[in-house]
Amino acid sequence: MRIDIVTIFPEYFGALDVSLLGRAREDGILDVKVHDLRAFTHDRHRTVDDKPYGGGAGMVMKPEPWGEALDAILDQVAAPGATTDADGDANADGDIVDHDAASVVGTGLSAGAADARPRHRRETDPIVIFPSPAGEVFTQAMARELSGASHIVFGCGRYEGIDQRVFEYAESRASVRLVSLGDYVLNGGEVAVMAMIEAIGRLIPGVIGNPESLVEESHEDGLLEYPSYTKPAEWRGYAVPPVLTNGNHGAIAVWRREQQLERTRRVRPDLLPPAQ
Ligand code: 6GU
Repeated sequence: MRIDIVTIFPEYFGALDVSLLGRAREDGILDVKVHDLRAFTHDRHRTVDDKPYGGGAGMVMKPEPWGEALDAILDQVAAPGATTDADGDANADGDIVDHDAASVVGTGLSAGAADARPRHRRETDPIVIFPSPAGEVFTQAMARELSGASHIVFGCGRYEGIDQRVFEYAESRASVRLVSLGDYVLNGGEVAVMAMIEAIGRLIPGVIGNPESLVEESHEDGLLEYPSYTKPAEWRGYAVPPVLTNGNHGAIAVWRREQQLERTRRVRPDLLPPAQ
């Protein structure tokens, strides 16, 4: 899977080098490129925001850098056989892509107004995700669906949001989704994108060594997971539930199911079907 991330804080994504996802990148299962939105500005101050039309508090992200960033990423994949970075150097500069190279700016390849209308989508078309507290809520089912995509572009907004026309333009070039982690407010999309990439990435075949560990975990069957124990059988006066230590696998399966149901009823009754 290819993942492009557009952000004004590329440093947030250093954590993608470690653990399972870092390994998946080394193994070539995940191809992640982080793009600095400011590389698509042309003024001395590399301005990415401005005051909202109509007044109000806060600043809004300007559409022009977003348009250029999306064009650079989507033109590159749309072009047959394009395997290098937008700067054309086969990513020799590492995975934080340096779009400041003059060759990227104003290539003339970007879609003009005539191209800015919706077109038929294919399975392999890129999906553009804008993290937003105003989006649909991210779930395990959505992570599973997205783990089958071949290319996802994440656009991280900051400030009061991104100029609405950016979403309309993105719609003309890709499938676009606004996605929220839940009902609370973050300062920007970066942390949300890290969470989504981890949830999606671990579902891609080959990323997790033992795929069975994916089956029996919270949310995969709509319930919370059962509690786990390891040695010693007694620790600081706390004993492991005896059913787990006597080798009766049928009894263990029944106990674990009961624990899942009890836990879900107690902390997340919203996950259970309505009582008859
Ligand atoms: Cl995806 N973005 C922001 N800024 N805040 C959020 C969120 C996303 N999900 C929950 N809160």
